[in-house]
Amino acid sequence: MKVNWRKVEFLKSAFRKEDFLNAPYPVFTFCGRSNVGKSSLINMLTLNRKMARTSATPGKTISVNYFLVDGKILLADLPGYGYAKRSKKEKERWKRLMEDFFVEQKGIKENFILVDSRIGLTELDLIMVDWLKFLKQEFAFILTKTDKIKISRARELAREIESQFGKSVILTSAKKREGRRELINHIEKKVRGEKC
Ligand SMILES: Nc1nc2c(ncn2[C@@H]2O[C@H](COP(=O)(O)OP(=O)(O)OP(=O)(O)O)[C@@H](O)[C@H]2O)c(=O)[nH]1
Ligand SMILES: [Mg+2]
Repeated sequence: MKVNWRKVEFLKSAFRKEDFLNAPYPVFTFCGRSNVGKSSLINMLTLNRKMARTSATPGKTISVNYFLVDGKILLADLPGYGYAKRSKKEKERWKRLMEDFFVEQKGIKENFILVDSRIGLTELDLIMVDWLKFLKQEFAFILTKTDKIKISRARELAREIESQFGKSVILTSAKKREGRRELINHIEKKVRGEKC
């Protein structure tokens, strides 16, 4: 399967379970703390600066945003967690939407948990991992913003996570466009049903 990663379209935002996309595409999700770089990574993958909206202030919009790559692969930009200024009501809404999403969404191949390389794994990331395991969902880790720290430190952090979970970690920098090929290869392998 040849995928043109530059060919991407925004399909929709889902604010409630009735809006989830029920289409026959393999789905890859981007999860992680607010501000970790989920939207930036989607833009980096598709070489599109403005497709997924990014912002310096953590997102208040709680929705699942779907992007279709080359009519073949669906990327779901999930609302971030851990934003301290979010109200209790908003946190509840996030939880409900995510619970509904992982139960209802068809075709999820893998969930990427993005980890800020300056911060490392947080308590909330571990809760997310446990939850995905409980739901029998596949997951993989991606380190983001590696341009912000020494590459040796990023590699060390990746090794720590790799030994903790027995999975390889993908290092990325949306700013420097690093890790793009590796992530694309990983996704395409998964779509083909190969182990990675
Ligand atoms: N230096 C650097 N900054 C980055 C990188 N990726 C994202 N950022 C910056 O980090 C901030 C947050 O990026 P987003 O992509 O909006 O983060 P997000 O995870 O989608 O955030 P929410 O949608 O609020 O959950 C923005 O100011 C980005 O420009 C990166 O690789 N390097
Ligand atoms: Mg975002």
